[in-house]
Amino acid sequence: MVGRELRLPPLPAGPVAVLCGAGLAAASGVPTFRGPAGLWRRHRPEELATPAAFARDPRLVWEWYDWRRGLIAGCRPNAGHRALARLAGSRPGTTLISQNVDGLQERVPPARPLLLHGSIWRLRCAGGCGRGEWEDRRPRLPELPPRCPDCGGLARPAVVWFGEGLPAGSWRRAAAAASACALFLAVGTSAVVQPAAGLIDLARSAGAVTIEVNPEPTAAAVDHRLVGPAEEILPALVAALV
Ligand code: BJW
Ligand code: ZN
Repeated sequence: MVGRELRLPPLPAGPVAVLCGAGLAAASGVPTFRGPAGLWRRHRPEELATPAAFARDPRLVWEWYDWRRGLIAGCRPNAGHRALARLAGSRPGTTLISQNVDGLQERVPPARPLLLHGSIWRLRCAGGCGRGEWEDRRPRLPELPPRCPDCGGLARPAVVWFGEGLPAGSWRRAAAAASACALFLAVGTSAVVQPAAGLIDLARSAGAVTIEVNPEPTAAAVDHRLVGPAEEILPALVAALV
């Protein structure tokens, strides 16, 4: 860490699982969800990231996603993403679990995080016509709301909104990793959104050492807190783990 010495707790041998949240990408310029920086045109994410909001006003919801896509397209992975990719590539048995939809961690090989909340770069048919998800990486979409190429109905972001289930395969693998790890890191998440936040308790009750990396300590029950930004703490922490 720059200017400060990082005091690390004893780190166990064995598998590591890492749960990442929006704070990991803050240094890349991606706004977090909660707190004043999370507001967009005075709407809270909880008002926009719901099936009911989309049913009521698909254009408004898409304007929010289109704004975010344009913003994220100009962002690059930061030292925190690079440190986690190093961990994944150097320490066997590492599982990266991401709540983030921005695609930044995936841009740093060999990191292949389990995506719990989907991807902002993927779309699917809101009408459920049977067409599978598709990728669309254009930073700004020409038509809002975009349409399903197969049936002409509304398309929606392939992300997980409140009240929706998480992708079953990613969730199963994330829960298995949390249950089997020796060390669990909760990085840059407010740990309020379930069921993702429950992975911390799952890991701890299964016997893992749990460490939070966050400049603002959260209410999560963890064994240790490394208080500071992920982009500063992770490079030092990972150096001690590989
Ligand atoms: C830094 C930093 C730096 C800043 N370095 N750190 C149990 C109890 C109560 C409620 C529920 C419950 N179980 C389920 C619910 C309901 C609900 C929920 O959790 N509500 C809570 C808000 C109370 N959960 C759901 O609805 C979930 N679905 C579900 O449970 O379905 C049941 C079901 C089962 C079977 C069939 C059908 C249904 C789905 C949750 C989906 C969440 N989706 C979103 C939007 C994704 C798409 C999009 O991006 O638009 O996911 S909401 C939003 O929150 C997004 C995030 O991934 C998620 C988590 O946020 P995160 O990452 O923690 O960000 P922030 O902003 O909250 O925190 C940032 C942190 O970074 C802060 O702590 C900063 O201090 C820190 N930070 N700079 C490190 N440099
Ligand atoms: Zn369709």
